[in-house]
Amino acid sequence: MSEYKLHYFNGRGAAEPARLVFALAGVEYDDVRCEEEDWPTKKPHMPLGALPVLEIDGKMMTQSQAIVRYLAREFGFYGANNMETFRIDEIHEAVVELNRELYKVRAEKDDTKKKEVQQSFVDTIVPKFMNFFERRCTENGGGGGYFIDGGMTLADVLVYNITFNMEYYLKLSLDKWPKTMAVCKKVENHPKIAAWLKERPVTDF
Ligand SMILES: N[C@@H](CCC(=O)N[C@@H](CS)C(=O)NCC(=O)O)C(=O)O
Repeated sequence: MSEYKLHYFNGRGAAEPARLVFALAGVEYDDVRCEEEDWPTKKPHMPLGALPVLEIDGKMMTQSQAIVRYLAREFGFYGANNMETFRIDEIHEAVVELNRELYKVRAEKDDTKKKEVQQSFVDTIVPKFMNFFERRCTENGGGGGYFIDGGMTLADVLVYNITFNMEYYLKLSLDKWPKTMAVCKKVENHPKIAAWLKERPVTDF
């Protein structure tokens, strides 16, 4: 049995999708949270001087998106065939783009500019991606209530995580996209995920 350590800071951030996949799989891992003051000492030992890093039996693996794909593939949440995996990747890339835009809003320090960026995010970016997710809920054979017919995959977990963050950071209501939000509710209520959500540390980011 492999020994997993997930190194990150004390936040959800770029490590949370991997933590959610570990939770869904019911696989034990060491959730190593580096305090800001310890980071300068740890940084030179990381492959690209950044976190998250997944350590498996001493092997150091970097890049958050590669890590979460590796875990989803390893634990069976990455599609049953090439087309399903493509559909999951497509949603994954869309989530990465959406997250980049969300980060721009969060990172803006000037109040006036922040209002503008946030308004444009709400008016343009959110509908663009949420409409896409909503269509994919049905187009991918998602009659079973997931993005990919047949059960929960990485796609569901990633969309859950980004909608959680949009609601958390910007207090957005996403009720206009009921199919997508129904998938997210299923993720949130999955017994293994629900247990993690209850126990995970409450952090600012
Ligand atoms: N492309 C990388 C980016 C990693 C990254 O920039 N991580 C940030 C935290 S989210 C970090 O380690 N910052 C501290 C530093 O670069 O010293 C990934 O997705 O893993």
